[in-house]
Amino acid sequence: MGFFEKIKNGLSKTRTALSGLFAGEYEVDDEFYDELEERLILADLGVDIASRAVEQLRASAYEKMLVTPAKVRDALADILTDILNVGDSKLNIGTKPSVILVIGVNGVGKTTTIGKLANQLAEEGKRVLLCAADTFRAAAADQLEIWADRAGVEIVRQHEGADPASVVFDGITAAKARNVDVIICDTAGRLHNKANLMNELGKISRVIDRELPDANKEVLLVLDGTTGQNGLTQARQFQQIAGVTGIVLTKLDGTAKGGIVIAVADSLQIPVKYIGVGEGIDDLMPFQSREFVEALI
Ligand SMILES: Nc1nc2c(ncn2[C@@H]2O[C@H](COP(=O)(O)OP(=O)(O)O)[C@@H](O)[C@H]2O)c(=O)[nH]1
Ligand SMILES: [Mg+2]
Repeated sequence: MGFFEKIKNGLSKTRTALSGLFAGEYEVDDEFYDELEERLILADLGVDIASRAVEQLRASAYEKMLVTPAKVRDALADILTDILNVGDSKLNIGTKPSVILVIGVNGVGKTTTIGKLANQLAEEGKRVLLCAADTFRAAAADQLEIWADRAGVEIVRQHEGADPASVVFDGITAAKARNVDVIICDTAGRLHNKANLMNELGKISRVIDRELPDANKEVLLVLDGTTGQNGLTQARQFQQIAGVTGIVLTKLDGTAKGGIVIAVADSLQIPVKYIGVGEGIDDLMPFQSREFVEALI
């Protein structure tokens, strides 16, 4: 199944709400634009982006003399795609080894995403090593180990309560010895203890920088697509704590309305790199902005 088919199911609610408007025989007038703006807000785009997009759309429709809802829809697709194109959505993992640090609050899907990503990279022929730096609960490392087995990749872990930075240090040492291509680090996401989390992530980053000064590093922030505008608040906080280089939006197969993807990319100016579309090992898709917008509206 391609990118488009996978996300189409998940985003059907939003698409139905929007396409109803575009398929109709409406006049493209003030009322049409007001209704469109309202539906975009309901789709989780947020008030700011929805009103900005509609304003741009009005200008573009006027300039190009677009009078049918179908033409206006295509112009909106262009505008939303532009908003999403804030940088390279490919992973920057060219060096051997490279490091991917995965951060985000509890339950958003970090460990699951790591399992899926490890599997994809392994299928591309890369040697992958997972680092269980969520040491807060023993179950976290157990869960990561299950994913390592599924994906057929290696894992480095320590005991519950171990210093996460020391697990990362072990992982890097093992990776160097074993000729690993990509190290993926799982982390604990206790955002309610912000000072502690900042400390922990700072220490991990320093270990990576010291041990692998020339390596490519990705910091992927995982956000739950069903939490709507709440995800935006989390994203801003994590961006302050760690230099996020890419976003993963999970759970777009469920009740997510999808517009949050656009809101996050726009407000952080960081590219969305992957989206999660299920709990299975193959349910992680490299993000493609145009296809996403086409499925959304
Ligand atoms: N439907 C769906 N569930 C997901 C997705 N990604 C993760 N999950 C589920 O979300 C829950 C929390 O995931 P987990 O990886 O443990 O989150 P973590 O605490 O951030 O590591 C688990 O039940 C996962 O199966 C997704 O893309 N779609
Ligand atoms: Mg986890």
